[in-house]
Amino acid sequence: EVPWFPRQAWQLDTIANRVLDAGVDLTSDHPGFSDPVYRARRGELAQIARQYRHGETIPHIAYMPAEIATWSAVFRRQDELLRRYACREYLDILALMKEECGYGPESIPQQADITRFLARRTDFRLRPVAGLLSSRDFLNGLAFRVFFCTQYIRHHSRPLYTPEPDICHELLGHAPLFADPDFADFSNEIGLASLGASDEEVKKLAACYWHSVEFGLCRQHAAGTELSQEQGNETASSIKAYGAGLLSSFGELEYACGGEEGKEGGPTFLPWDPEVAAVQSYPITTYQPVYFVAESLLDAKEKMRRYCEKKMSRPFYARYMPEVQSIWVD
Ligand code: H2B
Ligand code: FE
Repeated sequence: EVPWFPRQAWQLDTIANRVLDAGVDLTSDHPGFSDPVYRARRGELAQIARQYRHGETIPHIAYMPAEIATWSAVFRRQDELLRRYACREYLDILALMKEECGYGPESIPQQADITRFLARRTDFRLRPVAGLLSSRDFLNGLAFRVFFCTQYIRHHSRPLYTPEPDICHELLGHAPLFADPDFADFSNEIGLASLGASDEEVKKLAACYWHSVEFGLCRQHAAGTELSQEQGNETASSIKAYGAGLLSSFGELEYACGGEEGKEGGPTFLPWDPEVAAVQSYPITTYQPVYFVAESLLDAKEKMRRYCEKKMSRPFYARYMPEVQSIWVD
């Protein structure tokens, strides 16, 4: 009675096409709902995603001037804020991606270039997807170190708003940290735990994903304080963002990281604990009332690994074998 799960990376082709919405049937409150040009474009990009097969080079997308203008508006504004509120690991990698993957306000980076960069560093990969997947399917991809990644961009009428993941969220929010070894392993860990998990367990893993990969914060100790820490001195630490929902959002990034801890009317900060995060409910259309703060990305990963080892009920152990891109079960 263990639910089916993919064991070989090519089986992700089946999963990728089980999108919940078609990726093109916009609802009436979507900013692009009554724009026929935008809708046609969404259809075109969805088609490209549907035709993609595992192992192929991700096709180059020729983005239109209007799409690039939207990206530029988002990039320029976010770049400023990120310097203040993103964690150090993210900023170091973003600097590299500006050099190596074409990150910048002038053009939209290509998934093929990002995948090449990530694969070299942590063996992570992006793969195009037409729209939203179920939590199970989406998390199963992470077991193979694959991140399902949309290719369309939000509607130009509202550059600071999107009701769904788009390329600004994926490329600015998610992609950089997959090049960090601890974060990559952290993501892989949640993915492996989701293979053959019960529906209830998947729901808990999705909540952990939400409170970390999407909205996670971590403490950052000021550079050069390791020595004084050893000497038992107080060290300056501040709270920075590593979650993609924060890194790609203007308002919420400042809301989560810009205030003082424990300030009246501000959000609640809890120490990162997967057991607590797994059952912590969350709104999806407003700012988060609760954020989980890890000591570091390494701390986030180790706590997640312990949780998965202890809490998953399935009668086997799943491991990812990178050489053959398959799951080893014993
Ligand atoms: N599907 C896609 N295409 N992108 C996502 O970021 C995503 C998803 N997130 N499905 C998942 C659900 C997430 O909200 C968790 C795991 O439920
Ligand atoms: Fe996301």
